[in-house]
Amino acid sequence: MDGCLSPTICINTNGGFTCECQTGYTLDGSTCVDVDECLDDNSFHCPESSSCENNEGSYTCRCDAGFIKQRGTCSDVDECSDSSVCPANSTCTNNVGSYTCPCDSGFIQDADSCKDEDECTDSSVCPANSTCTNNVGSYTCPCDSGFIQDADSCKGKNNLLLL
Ligand SMILES: [Ca+2]
Ligand SMILES: [Ca+2]
Ligand SMILES: [Ca+2]
Repeated sequence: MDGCLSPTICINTNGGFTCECQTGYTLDGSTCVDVDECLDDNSFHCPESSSCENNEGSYTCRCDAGFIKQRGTCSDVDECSDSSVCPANSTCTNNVGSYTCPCDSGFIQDADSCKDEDECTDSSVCPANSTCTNNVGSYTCPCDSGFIQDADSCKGKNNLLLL
């Protein structure tokens, strides 16, 4: 034997040599096998919001979903910096590890999109003597024929003339 088999390293000794395992490997019988550092909490050091991932000879720290590696730590990704991340008629709200897309006022969640809320399905939304008219993002309450708008209600034209 005139050398050491990879991944062992050769250590010269007085009049000969011995073979030792490289860092990250451990002797298993006569061969060096990878150490799974991730199995032992004392063998790996990963930043918060990441997990240990074993590899041949060493290990890496993979940031959790929603986090990105920055200067050795895992920082929250601001998904809202990409304006296409949320559907139309919603507002992106970043949070640590994720984000949400609450629908704007006047819109309701429909699967992955925000659709117009038909406010007129609620008969109490408009005052008496008016007809609810739905539109995208809102609704109107035009007064019925013979009635005119007075603050938030519709009053008979004749009543108003008497005032
Ligand atoms: Ca390893
Ligand atoms: Ca985030
Ligand atoms: Ca509407």
